[in-house]
Amino acid sequence: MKYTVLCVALAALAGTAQAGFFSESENNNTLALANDIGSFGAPGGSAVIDGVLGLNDVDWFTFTLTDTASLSVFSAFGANGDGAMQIVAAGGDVIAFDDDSGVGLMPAIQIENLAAGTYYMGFTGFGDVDASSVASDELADGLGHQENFGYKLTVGFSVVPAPGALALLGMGGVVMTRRHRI
Ligand SMILES: [Ca+2]
Ligand SMILES: [Ca+2]
Ligand SMILES: [Ca+2]
Repeated sequence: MKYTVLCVALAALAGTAQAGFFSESENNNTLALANDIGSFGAPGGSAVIDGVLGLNDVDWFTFTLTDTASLSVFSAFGANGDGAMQIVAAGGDVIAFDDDSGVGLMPAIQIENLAAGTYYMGFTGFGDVDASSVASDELADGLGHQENFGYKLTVGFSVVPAPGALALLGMGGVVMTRRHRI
């Protein structure tokens, strides 16, 4: 009986990871017009975005976290491009900027323990905004860069289980080990 109860609890705990593929849809040049890539919670999820950064273009995407999660965003594009990214909280606070932390001139951003809520992710060209935007909250607007290239963004969300959930997983492991011996 105990075994059955634990299995049900573990099944509920495991949940289903959300994953999606998106193509950007213009006009997405302001926070208000951001393309929505979805809502993510435990146990986490991922999204791959396909886009084109044109002249005077910035691409904004929005997502909602239903649990505290760690975010990682990696960009990929050809050697002819130079992209930059911003992560912005719902109220317009620029919480992260990156230019070249990925491979070559590709931006990449990782943020631990991002609180539940709605966020925006902006992809623009080098020359639009810079690291000072984290203090000034200047939002990328596509102006000031001369870039024109296609790109992909890989976005991952991981939710760290609460201590109680970890204890339950440990108990489940013990029960499953016993069952194998029978
Ligand atoms: Ca675009
Ligand atoms: Ca755009
Ligand atoms: Ca760059």
